[in-house]
Amino acid sequence: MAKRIRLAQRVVAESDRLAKDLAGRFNRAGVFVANLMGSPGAGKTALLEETARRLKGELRLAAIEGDLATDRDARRIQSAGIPCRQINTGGGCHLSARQILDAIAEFDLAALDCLFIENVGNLVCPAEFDLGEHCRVVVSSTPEGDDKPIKYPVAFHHADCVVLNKIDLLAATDFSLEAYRRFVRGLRPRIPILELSCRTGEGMEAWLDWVRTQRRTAAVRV
Ligand SMILES: Nc1nc2c(ncn2[C@@H]2O[C@H](COP(=O)(O)OP(=O)(O)O)[C@@H](O)[C@H]2O)c(=O)[nH]1
Ligand SMILES: [Mg+2]
Repeated sequence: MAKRIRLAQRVVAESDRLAKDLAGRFNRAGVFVANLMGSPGAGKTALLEETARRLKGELRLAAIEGDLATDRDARRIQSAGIPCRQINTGGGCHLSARQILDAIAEFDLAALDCLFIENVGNLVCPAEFDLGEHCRVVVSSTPEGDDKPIKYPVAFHHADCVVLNKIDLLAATDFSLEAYRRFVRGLRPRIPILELSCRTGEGMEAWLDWVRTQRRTAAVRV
């Protein structure tokens, strides 16, 4: 048992060391890095596709996609006009700092303004692993129900921004915006909650402004 605990401690220490290394590289390159997490189907890839289409003429963007299998999401992002690298985790339920280090070898970080990391669809494990990012974004969506913040508090607690996607479907669900906001605010009183629809484009400007502001802050760190 003591041996297993020591091994687990070593793995955590190594992961933290790699995350610090990543954070240093991102800051030296002046690239803003956001780690997106949320349930499968919340619309993480849809948000990145829309972001790519709307911001690619203004900012130099790239993405890393994490999925158990296939390169479908990376191809969607590439079709939206920005470079994207797919990571397949096999059975892994989250992205690791080691995987991000390997993936960024293909990017010239200093030539980027923003790098988006779409974590594996999962509201539990990704929250436990630092990838050296500047910000964490939790993406949720109306069909998932309004109680996700209180059922999965760790992900929301560590977030810097919450996106509520698929507001075009509000009328078709029993989702209560008032309850959702109250649950999020109960954990993080001042966090931005950006309610939008990747389908209709409603609310997208506020998200793009949030990205622009974070990017400016990251650029100052160089
Ligand atoms: N109605 C509606 N559907 C959406 C919206 N955003 C994404 N979707 C759909 O939701 C499904 C899952 O989206 P995807 O981006 O693959 O989710 P991910 O697993 O979080 O990356 C797809 O069929 C999208 O077309 C939205 O704002 N409104
Ligand atoms: Mg996806």
